[in-house]
Amino acid sequence: MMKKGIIIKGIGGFYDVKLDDDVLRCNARGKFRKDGIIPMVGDKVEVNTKDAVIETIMPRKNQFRRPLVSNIDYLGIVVSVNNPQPDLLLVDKLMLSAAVNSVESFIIINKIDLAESQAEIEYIKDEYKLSGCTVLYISCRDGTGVDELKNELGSGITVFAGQSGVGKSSLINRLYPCQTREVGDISAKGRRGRHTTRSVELLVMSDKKMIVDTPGFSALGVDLMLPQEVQNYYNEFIPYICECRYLGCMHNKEPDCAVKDAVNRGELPKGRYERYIRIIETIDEERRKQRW
Ligand SMILES: Nc1nc2c(ncn2[C@@H]2O[C@H](COP(=O)(O)OP(=O)(O)O)[C@@H](O)[C@H]2O)c(=O)[nH]1
Ligand SMILES: [Mg+2]
Ligand SMILES: [Zn+2]
Repeated sequence: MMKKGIIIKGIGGFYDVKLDDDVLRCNARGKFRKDGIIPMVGDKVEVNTKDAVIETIMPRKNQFRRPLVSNIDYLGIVVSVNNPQPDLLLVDKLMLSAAVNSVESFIIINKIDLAESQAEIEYIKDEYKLSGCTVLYISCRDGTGVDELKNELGSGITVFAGQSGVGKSSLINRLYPCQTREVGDISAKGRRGRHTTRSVELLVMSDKKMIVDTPGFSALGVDLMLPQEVQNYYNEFIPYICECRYLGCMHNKEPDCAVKDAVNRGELPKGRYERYIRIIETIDEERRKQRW
């Protein structure tokens, strides 16, 4: 019988495929190898359940090397109130690379138990209120907001990313407590070796929600962008772009720029705009270097 499923784990040439009712350890048809297709965790497949063989791999919506997963639907960008301080430039870069790869992103502000005032967490929400990106508050320590986060996750595959120490592993443990992952400071080289050999796995929760068990999400695609493309991924700029004097305005040094005017009037968040400028200027510098 043919059944649809998803590869949740690869082990020495075999693949664990999650079907509606159970998990089946499968082989892959030799034709994939011949066609140069290597099955990946995240692949949507059709299996012949009688022989436990993967017969078809559906076209991928995206694929990543770090983590080695395909078909990521959601990116949870984790920052912490402090310890470490939020790196919003990294948040913006991750949002951008998610959008380029058709991944929907949302921001998770963790460690709200450490906040001394509401203002300490609200300013991040303000930075992103016009971006279309949902912002959630949680504490992995006391569990605040974890159920809301569970509800926010759609059916599909979620991966978490963010600076080291923001609480990504703690968060995965909260969402999927059955199997605990190491939490704490990364203590140098010993662990790195182990990390590279360890294979990625999809943790299947209820309602077809899946999370990638290892955090990480490479800023794939951003380095391949043209600086003038970047603005297309800033929802908050859309209402203003057509009022800039120049077609193709990058909202940087051009005169009569409606985006810049909106920033100066306080209609658009200044920090988010300034980081946008840093991102396009960095891309521009990188491209110049490559040309030499
Ligand atoms: N106060 C507080 N500490 C937390 C919270 N979540 C995680 N931590 C701590 O932050 C440190 C780093 O967490 P970890 O999950 O390893 O972060 P990762 O590097 O992003 O995976 C650990 O000492 C955690 O106990 C939280 O909500 N509140
Ligand atoms: Mg971790
Ligand atoms: Zn402009």
